Amino acid sequence: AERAGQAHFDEIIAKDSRIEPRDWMPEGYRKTLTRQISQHAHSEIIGMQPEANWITRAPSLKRKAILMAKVQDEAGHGLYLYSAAETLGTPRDELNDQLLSGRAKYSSIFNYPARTWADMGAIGWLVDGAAIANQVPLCRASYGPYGRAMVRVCKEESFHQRQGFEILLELANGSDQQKQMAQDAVDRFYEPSLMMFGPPDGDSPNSQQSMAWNIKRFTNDDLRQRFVGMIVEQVKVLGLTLPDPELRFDEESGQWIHKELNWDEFKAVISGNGPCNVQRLARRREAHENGAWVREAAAAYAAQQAEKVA
Ligand code: FAQ
Repeated sequence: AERAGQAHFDEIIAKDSRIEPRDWMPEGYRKTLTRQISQHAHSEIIGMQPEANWITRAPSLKRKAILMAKVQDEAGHGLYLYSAAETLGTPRDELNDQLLSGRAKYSSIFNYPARTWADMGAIGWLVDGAAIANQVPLCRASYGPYGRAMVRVCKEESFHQRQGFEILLELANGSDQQKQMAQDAVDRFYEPSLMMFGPPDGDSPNSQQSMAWNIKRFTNDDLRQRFVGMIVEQVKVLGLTLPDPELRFDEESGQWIHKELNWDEFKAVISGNGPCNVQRLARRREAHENGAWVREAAAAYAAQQAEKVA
């Protein structure tokens, strides 16, 4: 049965078609998808914190309503993604335990602080921008539930990016102080947003296999290149600059040459030692504990309903 399963799986991958939850799949495929999808879900949930920090201080009622809606969208993305991950067999409670106990990774970017209102602009423009560049190809991921979730997530993400860009545009055209605040936010988020694409290809242990399985469609460096090419143009419209004086397009290699990223910092951040890791996890544990009564009530209601049916 295993041999027939493998043959069927190989055929689906070769045709660039989709694997669905009930199909046979290699254990490694299940494992890498569970890792990537749950990490992605955790990122959405932890990623609510830097922006939630500014909801009460948004400069107008309109900005507040928009920011609240964006943060709620992120919760929704987390929920779709946990559901997609569960179809691979690991229950949500277990995935959540992995996050709360510090065993699971989530995106490095959310371990940086959001210091000013302009950071809401930089997060929308750069962080959501990087997220879209990374996630559009994932709409074609070979695992059905993941690819389908990505389609909807990307639609919402592109709205998020525009709202961030628009915040920065308004600040960049405001007073000198506002313009400076926008530039400072871009300066701080530029390098961490380039790191969202993961380590350079030579240090990316999962890329090759994930590409062979049609989960990833491009390498980390390829997607980082695309993103740099996008923001280089957009920053001109903002009237701001990227904090990368060496940045240039090399005609010969067809590559953007950007500054050397600080990969030691990246490693520290993804192993729990970034500026906000401790605070982010503590806040998440607290929120989980505060939600215990909801889980208890839902379980009691479900038990009652089951009894009625019986
Ligand atoms: N941060 O072999 P690779 C969002 C880990 S967007 C932390 O290259 P892979 C939207 C990697 O997991 C952010 N860890 O790995 C939003 C692996 O770990 P292992 C979320 C990272 O998987 C916006 C190890 O390093 N998006 O949330 C990072 O092939 C605004 C080796 O790396 C996604 O998750 C990193 N930056 O490629 C929300 C997208 N990079 O094996 C709120 C889906 C690498 O030790 C506000 N994920 N690692 O467990 C992916 O596309 C891939 O997983 C990559 C990494 C590209 C991130």
